[in-house]
Amino acid sequence: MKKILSGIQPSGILTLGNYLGALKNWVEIQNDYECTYFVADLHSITVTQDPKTLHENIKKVIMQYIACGIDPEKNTIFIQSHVHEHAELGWILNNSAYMGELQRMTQFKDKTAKQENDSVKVGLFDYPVLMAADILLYDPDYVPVGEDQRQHLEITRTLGRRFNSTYGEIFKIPDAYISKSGARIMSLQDPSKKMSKSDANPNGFISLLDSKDEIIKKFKRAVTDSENVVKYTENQPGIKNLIDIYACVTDKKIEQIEAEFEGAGYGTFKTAVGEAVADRLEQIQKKYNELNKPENEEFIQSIYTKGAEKAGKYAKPKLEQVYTALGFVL
Ligand code: AQP
Repeated sequence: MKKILSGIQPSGILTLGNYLGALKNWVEIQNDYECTYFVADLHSITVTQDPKTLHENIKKVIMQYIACGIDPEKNTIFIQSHVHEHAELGWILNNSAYMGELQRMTQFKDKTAKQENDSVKVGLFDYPVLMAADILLYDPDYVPVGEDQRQHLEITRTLGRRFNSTYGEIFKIPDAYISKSGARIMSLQDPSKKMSKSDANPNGFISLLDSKDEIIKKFKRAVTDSENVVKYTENQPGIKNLIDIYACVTDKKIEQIEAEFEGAGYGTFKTAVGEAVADRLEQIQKKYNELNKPENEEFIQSIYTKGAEKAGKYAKPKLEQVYTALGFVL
């Protein structure tokens, strides 16, 4: 079976963007590939986190994975920092990466646009190198990435090839897994920005655990335009985003949606999108609330403990191979 690997940062409660851009697709492919999914705690500290909240969020991400339909029997689920080889390989790959190529990463540019150089963390700059280590450590065939992460996968491939060309064929060069249904979900308050769980404005994102009322309110407040026509065009980025969301949660085609809301006002359309999203999230929230009970704590712990053991069995010899190739004494 071909191997797939991906992860999500525990920098908050996951969003509809994480679900439609990543988790929904992970669920669809879990029977066809050998899948490994981790919680990217090391990545999350590239932005300052409150330790108590982070601690809770790490476990919540595992529960959200399972609540979204990731089967812990079929997939390997673990916490990134439990497999120390990620950080070690990250350091090694720092010595293959160039400042210039990291400076060109759009996520870095976006996240630091409003910051002075003195407050930009080196970890944030270095994020793509750690991501390359996360991936190359396991020789996956494919990495399912949303449109927003494509550039980071490209640098992973570059670093893998560069290392291989100096030290021998050590890493498999993975391909992007392009899902049929994946979409880039944008902020409800600023459709030029992607929906992010760390957005300071909670109206910009739908959290997987928002109540039905909150979801509908957030969609009603979504920034649109004054055209008042439900049409899928670049000139109406807010409406385009809502159509994308509606299409993903209902599995309807764009043309079908345009026809369904022909002549209807934005109010009607926004409510319909909110209702459809809330319906879709209802089952996930039910499962999540079940898992989030004290009696299930051990079960969750056993999933990530077993996951780290399994991941470590691959990561340890791979890192040893890297150390040997570099000339280190084992
Ligand atoms: N808005 C989005 N649309 C589509 N896919 C998305 N993903 C995230 N946001 C969207 C997909 O989720 C996976 C991992 O996300 P992550 O949380 O590890 O990092 P991120 O991409 O930086 O997501 P956030 O929510 O924006 O995190 P913060 O706010 O902490 O920076 C990836 O597969 C990504 O494509």
